[in-house]
Amino acid sequence: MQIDVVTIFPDYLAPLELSLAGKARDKGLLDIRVHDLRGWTHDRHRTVDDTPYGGGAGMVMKPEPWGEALDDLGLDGATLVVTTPSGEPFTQALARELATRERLVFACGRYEGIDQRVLDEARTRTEVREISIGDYVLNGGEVAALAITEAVVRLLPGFMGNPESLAEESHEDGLLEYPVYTKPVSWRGHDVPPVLLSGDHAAIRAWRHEQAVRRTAERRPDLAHPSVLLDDVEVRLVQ
Ligand code: 6GU
Repeated sequence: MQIDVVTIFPDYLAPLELSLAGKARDKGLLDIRVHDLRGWTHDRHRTVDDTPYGGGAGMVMKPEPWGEALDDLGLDGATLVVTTPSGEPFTQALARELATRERLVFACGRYEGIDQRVLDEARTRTEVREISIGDYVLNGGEVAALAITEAVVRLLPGFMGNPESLAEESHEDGLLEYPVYTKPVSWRGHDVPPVLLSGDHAAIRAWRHEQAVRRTAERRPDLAHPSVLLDDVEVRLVQ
């Protein structure tokens, strides 16, 4: 996979050079390049924003530098990912979808957003996805691009040593993950649940499933399947 990130804060993307992306790069799975949008400005102040038509607070990113950047990088065969709090929600399912793409180009928005015509014009040439990482507001899309990149890259075939560990994670089966324990068996007066020491694999599987259902119902009722009923302590899953 090739990933290009266009931003006015290239230093913000420095963590991409660290373990995860570096590991993927070493394995030949990933080529990441970070670009400074201001390199596509032509005025002395390297202006990337201007006041919004129609009035209102904040600044809007000008179309010209974005247009030139996307022309130079080329969008052929790429999915353009625009990070914005008004985008579609980023989920594990969307990470899986993006992991199938040959090339992602991230456009990190700042201020109040990018002139809409940049996206409209790019859509005539390639797939464009406006994506949000959650219902809160960040100052810019850089952290979102980092989060999306990390979620996608670890799904690339050949990245994970043990792909089975992927299948058991939170969100892969629509449930949050069950609680986990390691040695010692007793620590500061807290014991590992005995079933995990029983060697009874069917019982362990059933316990973990119940814990996952309970957690999901308690913490994320929006994720819980209607067949999951939580009535204080009684947890039932029909499946
Ligand atoms: Cl993608 N960008 C910004 N600026 N804020 C966000 C976001 C993205 N996702 C959640 N909040």
